[in-house]
Amino acid sequence: MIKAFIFDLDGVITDTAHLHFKAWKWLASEKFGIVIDENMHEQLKGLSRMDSLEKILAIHHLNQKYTVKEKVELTTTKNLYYRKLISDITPRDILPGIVELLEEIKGSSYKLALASASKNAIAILKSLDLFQSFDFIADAAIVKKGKPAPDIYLLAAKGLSVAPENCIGIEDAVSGIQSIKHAHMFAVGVGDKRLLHEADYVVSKTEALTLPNMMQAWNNSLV
Ligand code: G16
Ligand code: MG
Repeated sequence: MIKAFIFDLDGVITDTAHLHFKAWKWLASEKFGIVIDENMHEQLKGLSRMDSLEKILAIHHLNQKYTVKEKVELTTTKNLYYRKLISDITPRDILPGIVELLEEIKGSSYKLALASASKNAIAILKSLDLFQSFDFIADAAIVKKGKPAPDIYLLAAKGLSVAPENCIGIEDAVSGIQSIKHAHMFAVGVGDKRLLHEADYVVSKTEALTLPNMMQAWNNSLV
């Protein structure tokens, strides 16, 4: 039986992905003199700040060039730039259909949690006026392994006191869908069906993300 919904933030509730990418592009050009390819955009989605940096450096064989301390400084620099980009976020930046969906979920007595990899998640939720809507917000800063590991989704389920098999997780990134599946939850993807083929159910955009559709898909998975 489904008792809870666990949402990703970036790409599901609001579209901050292009701002993360803009910040990485700036850092790569400023600090390493390289141009990051548009193809990287999809691959960086859902990854933690440090995992994103490691991925960018790896492609350009630069991992060994920087010490751990320097890498921490680089991620801090990226975050300062990113924070400027998100400073004017308002409830108008909530993706279509999400406010109604969150209200419907709450009104139907399901529990609601957030499982974002972002350490800026609380600040963003507050800017969107959605902070109060969640029963639990999993803290990305305390999970050992980022997505695709299951840690953040398991932490969210634990925070709600709901067993993972009674949760539906909602994600836009491949790494996020893998995180949900590794946590043994039902995975709903938002985006390209071919890309998110590991999900149990996929909608192309947030408008199509409705409570009856998700419950129907979950029911269908039982037969
Ligand atoms: C988001 C983004 C990632 C970003 C990560 C960490 O995850 O998709 O691109 O690297 O958070 O963000 P921050 O640097 O703000 O801690 P999610 O899980 O909300 O999709
Ligand atoms: Mg996401």
